[in-house]
Amino acid sequence: MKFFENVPKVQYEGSKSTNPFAFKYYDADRIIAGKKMKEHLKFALSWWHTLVAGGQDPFGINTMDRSYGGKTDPMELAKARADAAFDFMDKLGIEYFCFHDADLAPEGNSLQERNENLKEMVAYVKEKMQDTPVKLLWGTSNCFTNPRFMHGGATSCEADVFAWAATQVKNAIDVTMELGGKGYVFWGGREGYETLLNTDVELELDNYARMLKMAVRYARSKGYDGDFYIEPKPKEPTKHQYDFDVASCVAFLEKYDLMQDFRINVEANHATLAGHTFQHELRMARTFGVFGSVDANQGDLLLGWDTDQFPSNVYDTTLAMYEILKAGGFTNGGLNFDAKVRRPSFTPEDIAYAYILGMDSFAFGLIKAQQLIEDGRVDAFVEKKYASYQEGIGEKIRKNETNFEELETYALKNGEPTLSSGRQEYLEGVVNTILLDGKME
Ligand code: XUL
Ligand code: CO
Repeated sequence: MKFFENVPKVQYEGSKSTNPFAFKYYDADRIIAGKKMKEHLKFALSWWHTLVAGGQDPFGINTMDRSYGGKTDPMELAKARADAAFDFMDKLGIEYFCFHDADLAPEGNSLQERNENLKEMVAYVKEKMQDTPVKLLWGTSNCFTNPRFMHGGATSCEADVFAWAATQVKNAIDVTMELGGKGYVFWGGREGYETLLNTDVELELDNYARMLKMAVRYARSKGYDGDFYIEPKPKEPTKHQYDFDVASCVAFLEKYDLMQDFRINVEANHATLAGHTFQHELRMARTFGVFGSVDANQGDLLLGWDTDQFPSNVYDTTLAMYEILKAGGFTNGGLNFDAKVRRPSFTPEDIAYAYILGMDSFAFGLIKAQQLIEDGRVDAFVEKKYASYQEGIGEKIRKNETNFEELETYALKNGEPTLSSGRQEYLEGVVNTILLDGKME
């Protein structure tokens, strides 16, 4: 029996459809602003949450049977996961996937066995990719689950762990390239600290940068022309993660001269954990010129941890798509559903409902973001708000053609500045009108 046997091929039926296995907004080939919806959105399946995670939480064991017909042999299980993944992507029309080495292949009993298992699984997956539109969005290495990474991977106090992590990253880069991936992610789950009392922050940051530099040097020497991404997250599992948010990542990349090779993979739930909105993090990435990819999910405002829920909040997806469109859209990146079904949603069908929800939420967001841009009221307002920099003394400031002496003379003569309103409530009303008017063209 196939794992997703009860999931039919999912197609677009429009917002009036009550078929739970149909897209209400995601119409893959529909053209929006000159590009197909599927090209704007580039949806990706996350191997770990979709095929491996079984609903375990700190208070209970798995609720979901993810043994794919009772598989106990680790390699057989890994292959059954791959079979299920490709069946699912075909049914949902998903053309990308993302993986960690550890969720694709079993760890084995030695580093050598780990590398061999990974190679074997990659050959298996590569074969399955033939004659399908499926591509790898990005790969990564899990340097956080195994107990050897308790002090970190690249930032571990143990040089032997650094060497082990480097070996994992090297092999994960190899297989990312083997599968034609154009992205490689560093998410530093344990690259941080629990207490400063036992931590040499300077050495840890230097070592983290050394790992990234070696990764870039190695991959480029092998002909890799894709992107490297850092995925910010402020905490969890460590109390303080070095890649706190987009701004701290940019400071790190600047300090260590890594800006030309790295971009940011922005995750919605990580943004809110950092006390930011998803839109804020996307705006910062766009502003610093490091917008790369997105881990699409959402948190719960009442819970202070990374719940990794499938995105349902269309207000947030609209503002996210607005930022993504303004950033020029994805190049090598895409929208990876780094999201998992809730613990009581334990059936294979729930995974399909979850992806349909997420894909429809972003498709809706794309349609509405484009309407927001075409409507023009928000952009026009912002332009007008800063109009003082288009002429007179403002223009001189903007063009770096003035100095303190001239500004003092000007301010003394000019007197009290005249201000205009920020009109937040008016603008929120504009967004609501566009979201709620029912117009879907
Ligand atoms: C953890 C997380 C990771 C990264 C890849 O919060 O988001 O799954 O996306 O390691
Ligand atoms: Co993520």
